[in-house]
Amino acid sequence: MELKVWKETLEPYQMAVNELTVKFQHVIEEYHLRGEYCPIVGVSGRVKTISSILDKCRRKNIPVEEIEDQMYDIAGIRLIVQFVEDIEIAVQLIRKRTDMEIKEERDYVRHSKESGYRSYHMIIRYQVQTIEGPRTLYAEIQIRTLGMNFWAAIEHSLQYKYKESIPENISYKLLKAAQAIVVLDSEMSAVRGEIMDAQMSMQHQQQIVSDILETIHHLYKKTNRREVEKIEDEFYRVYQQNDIEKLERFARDLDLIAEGYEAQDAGM
Ligand code: 0O2
Repeated sequence: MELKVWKETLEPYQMAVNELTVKFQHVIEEYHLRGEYCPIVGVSGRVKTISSILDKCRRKNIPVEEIEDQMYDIAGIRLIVQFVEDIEIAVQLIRKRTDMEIKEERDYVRHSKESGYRSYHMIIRYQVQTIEGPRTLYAEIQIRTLGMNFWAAIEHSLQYKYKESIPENISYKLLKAAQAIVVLDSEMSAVRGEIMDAQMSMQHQQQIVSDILETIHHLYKKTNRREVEKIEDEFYRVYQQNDIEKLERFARDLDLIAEGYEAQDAGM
């Protein structure tokens, strides 16, 4: 296949990767806007390189002209989650969507590969709009924890180095490392509730501080500088006390002050 044909073939996959990446990033943003715990912490995507496509064709006996029907991961999206339980939440989210049709799911979390590889794969059919009209193509979504991702990245680079025949002593160590990650994931799951609470209260505090600073910024435009500087000093004093309830109370009082100025403005 000529380079130009390769580029034309892969272009819709690049579009799919771009669109899907933006869509999943918006999922994260939606959770943050609602102030809710977000199961997904990272989204990335890539189109398989020509060399990797050719490698896979050779390994799996796929004729190059059949890659679009037989190779499901030309467009690949990876969702990183914090805890094993979050994988199921992300899977449910995808199952509910109407813009992706699930063709197949592979659960390498419950049934890890012989290498020790763990990840949840969803093969979807996804439609992009090209200048020639709609095109529906395959894409693969890999969902895994930070630990699983760490292991897969290391093992992947070794596979590349040893061309799929990783020496036995290294495979053994990788398998041991994969088992250690199973233990690590399950230890983290045991404190999932604690960690989620901590993260949510950190997010809540960040939101209050940002709201307070925004209100103070508006007040600078509405009233005299000395007055607002006093409010600002009071905010820093309350903030230093590291007490979320006091910070919430300060934010409420500040809102009342700001509303007072708004009412004054409206009456003028
Ligand atoms: P790359 O370079 O990441 O694109 P199968 O049906 O099991 O024979 P298939 O069709 O490759 O094989 O599907 P599978 O198993 O779902 O694998 C798809 C992708 O998952 C792989 O793409 C890898 O990205 C990842 N993967 C699968 N097994 C392993 C593994 O043992 N180690 C690591 N690190 N990643 C794995 P590619 O094309 O193999 O590689």
